[in-house]
Amino acid sequence: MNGWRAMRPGGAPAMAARRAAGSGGAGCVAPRVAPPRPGDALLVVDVQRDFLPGGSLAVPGGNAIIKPVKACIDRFCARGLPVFASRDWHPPNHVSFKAQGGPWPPHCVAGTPGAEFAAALGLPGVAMIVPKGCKPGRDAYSAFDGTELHRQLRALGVNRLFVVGLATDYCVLASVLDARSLGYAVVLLRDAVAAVDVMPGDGELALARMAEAGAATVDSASLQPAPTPAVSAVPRRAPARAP
Ligand code: VGL
Ligand code: ZN
Repeated sequence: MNGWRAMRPGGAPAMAARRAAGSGGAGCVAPRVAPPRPGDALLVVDVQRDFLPGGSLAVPGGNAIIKPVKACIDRFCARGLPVFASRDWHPPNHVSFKAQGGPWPPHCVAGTPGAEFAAALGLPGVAMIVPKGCKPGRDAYSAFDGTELHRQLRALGVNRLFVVGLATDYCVLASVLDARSLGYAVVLLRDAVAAVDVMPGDGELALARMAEAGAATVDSASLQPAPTPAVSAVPRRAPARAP
């Protein structure tokens, strides 16, 4: 849906995008976002075995996102909020594979072990699965591209999307940009995404592009409920007595 290929500009636009990202840099105040509430949904992008270490298109550092992604899933489920999980679901002769002239080794072939969700995620049965890239001649990086996701979100009254998963510089980026174009507020969980980084810096640039498009970027820890404040140890002052 989105012209993601035009999203790796060099020179000035890239610098501007980096400046726009802003978050996480020294001296920056982390943006505050309201914790998950009705009207929100979680989108878990492509956390599949082929994209994790040992898989055919492994994302370096992919394993590090499992714990925070799981925590996000648990948080949304605990609040009864919808969880969507997209998955690359390619036919064996998919256009994105090298044998067909595409850029990638074969990955996430429908029905194969590599296409399975990472078992460590413990994806709950209530999660709604969004298959994409299912047609031989057409790739789909975005979870909105050729899927029912937008319709499903609308039907549930969702207007804000929390996004986690793989890979920052491809399917996460394309999904977030589409979500923004479609009018969703987007919160990207910084520690719950990881990049392929075909070119060093692709992941950082993707974060900048998403921030520029209006996605808020926060740590997944900020989703957890605030700890209950400790009961004050200071005794209340006794009312003044007449001498
Ligand atoms: C992806 C490359 C090829 C992704 C999918 O999920 O980011 N990357 N297919
Ligand atoms: Zn793919």
